[in-house]
Amino acid sequence: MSQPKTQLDLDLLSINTIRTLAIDAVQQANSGHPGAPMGLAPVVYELWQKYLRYDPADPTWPNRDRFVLSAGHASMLLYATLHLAGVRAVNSHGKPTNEPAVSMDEIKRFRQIDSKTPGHPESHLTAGVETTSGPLGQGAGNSVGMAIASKWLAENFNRPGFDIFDFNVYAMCGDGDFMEGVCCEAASLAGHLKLSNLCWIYDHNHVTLDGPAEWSFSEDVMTRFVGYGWNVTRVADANDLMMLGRAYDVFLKTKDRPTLIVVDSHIGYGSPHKQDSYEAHGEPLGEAEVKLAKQNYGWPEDAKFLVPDGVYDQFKNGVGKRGADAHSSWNAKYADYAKQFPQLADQLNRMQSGQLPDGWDKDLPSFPADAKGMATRESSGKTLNALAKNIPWLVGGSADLAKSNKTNLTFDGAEDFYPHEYHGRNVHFGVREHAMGAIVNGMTLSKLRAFSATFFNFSDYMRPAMRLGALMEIPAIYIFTHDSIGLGEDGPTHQPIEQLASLRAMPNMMVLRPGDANEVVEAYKIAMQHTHGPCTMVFTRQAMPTFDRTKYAPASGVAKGAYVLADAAGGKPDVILMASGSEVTHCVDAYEKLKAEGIKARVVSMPCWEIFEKQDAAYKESVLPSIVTARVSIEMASTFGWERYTGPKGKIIGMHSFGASAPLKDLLKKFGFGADSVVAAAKSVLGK
Ligand SMILES: Cc1ncc(C[n+]2csc(CCOP(=O)(O)OP(=O)(O)O)c2C)c(N)n1
Ligand SMILES: [Mg+2]
Repeated sequence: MSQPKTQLDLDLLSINTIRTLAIDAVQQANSGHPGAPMGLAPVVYELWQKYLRYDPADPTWPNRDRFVLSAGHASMLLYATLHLAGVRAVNSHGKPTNEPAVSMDEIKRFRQIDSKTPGHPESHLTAGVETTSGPLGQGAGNSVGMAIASKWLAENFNRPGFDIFDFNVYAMCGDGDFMEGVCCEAASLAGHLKLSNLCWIYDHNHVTLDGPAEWSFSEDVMTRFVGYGWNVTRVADANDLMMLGRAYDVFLKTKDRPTLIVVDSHIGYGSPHKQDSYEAHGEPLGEAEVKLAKQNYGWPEDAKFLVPDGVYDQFKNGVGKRGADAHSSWNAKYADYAKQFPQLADQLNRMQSGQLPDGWDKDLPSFPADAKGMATRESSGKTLNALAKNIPWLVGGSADLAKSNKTNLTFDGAEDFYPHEYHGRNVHFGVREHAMGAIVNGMTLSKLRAFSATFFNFSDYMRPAMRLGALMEIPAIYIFTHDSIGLGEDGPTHQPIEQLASLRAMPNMMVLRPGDANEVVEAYKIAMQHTHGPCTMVFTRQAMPTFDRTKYAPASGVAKGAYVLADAAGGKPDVILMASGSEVTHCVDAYEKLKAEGIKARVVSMPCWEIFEKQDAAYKESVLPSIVTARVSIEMASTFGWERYTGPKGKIIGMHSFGASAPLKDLLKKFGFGADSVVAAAKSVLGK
């Protein structure tokens, strides 16, 4: 191949290196999408080389610009870029190393077992991957959370002369992203909030997997985004670096709203043979087509995984040098800042390493015994407020149900997060549950302790984002109230049934459904200290008793996931009664009734199955002795999964249908809940 002479030659050589690495990796894996990386290579190259403030030597630099590949199927585009830019790996303590984040070996092992180059980008596996994308629209949603975090951090931590935070967030999206609801919700909120640090790039390539995009997508995206309050600009040819640069400049100059750059590209550009072909762009090209594409790029057609001379240096002298300079002047500034504002620096350091401030759990409420008690949404609100007062970076809000969810932070100085008023702690997500989930994930990835809130039934609207939170192993907090048919009159459209079971089935999701106000406090303590996965917090609308902990076991038992709340004399029960949440009280009442009749029962409160499953065998046996096979569980939810604890001889009281619209007392009767049901089931399993 001919030697590059000019800067333009070097640009094109680098772009074609990204393309051919993607082509070769997809071909070798015999799986993956080469089309989008081929089309988008110049767009990403121009951004990284000339605009992204990113130090490849430290992908954890808190003020780095974020690059999110929402079109995660184009993962090789990201891997090739991370490789060529020389982005470093990060060790288990979160510190950068001298190893590459994506070595050439890893590129050759694209989509293979235990590689750093899985089919879609996964942020917990590969340094430099800002978020896990793949389910279309999620990355775009995350990017809004990151942009919110950047604004919030700037407002709360910058001081005159010390712009510690001003990072921008770029997200690369395709037709698929723009068709997804979550993306539309997120764009709507980003426009409303006037997030000027957010730039989405739309790969307008007229094609999706099934064929021409026009088969299913013909709206005017640009007009839509103008309607959302975005600044919209267009680049007519994805290969035109100068016009791409102008578009990025427009973004940087736009200070009052987010920017959408629509880039017209042709999938597989560079390979004239496939240029107008819609078939199979989501598949390996095949050996013959690979050769033709390479010919067209002026590439040696038999060379594989070729990085021509000068390409690594090109990145080193571009993004590498710019990033290193920006990072080192930031470091110098930060050192000064830490001297002048040691408290703020301490907070930032803790935030970055996932620690909490000293005294984070001081002044947490403690609730006196009370037969009437209170709803756990109520005790949740009080606990959340106490925690947020102690943890300055606990930030979040609700999807238009804050008053019902009791998640408003009401202490002095909590304030609201509004357009151009970005210091407040209360984010108003509006009625956008799905985007809320993705946004809270993006905020969490930016090191805030972020929470969302809505009714438990609408966890279904958030579930794809929650699932990614679990996959990414990030400590997002998803708060839900109105957790069962116990919510009453709103009826079956609002009454969750299978949500508990389905979220318990999700790997790495911790589901906490505390049984009284003091269990709520304990549950939050667990959530705040949980660093490698999200927590789903499940609370009631209806009041329930606060147990007398001098009579029953302390609520600290929540830390083990399940614990003996009330026991038979001598710790030798004949029957075990189990429940979580508002049904624990049904068990306690049944226990007292059985006791009065001389029947020896034990009550096990089970607020968190996942934590209980992690206890050693001895503890589990001490709570649920295998010799006691007479067992009853009760939950106003799907019975699915309880067999594990009740065993073949036990009885499970639960919901087998949707609920109904009625006052709670009538629902309890209709669906067979309450202490009497537990008593009857206990007698039945005891053969009485
Ligand atoms: C939520 C979701 N649905 C479906 C898919 C499968 N999928 C991957 S790429 C793609 C087509 C996307 O089209 P576009 O975004 O235009 O990308 P292009 O084919 O142009 O690269 C689909 C349907 C997915 N990844 N996520
Ligand atoms: Mg497309």
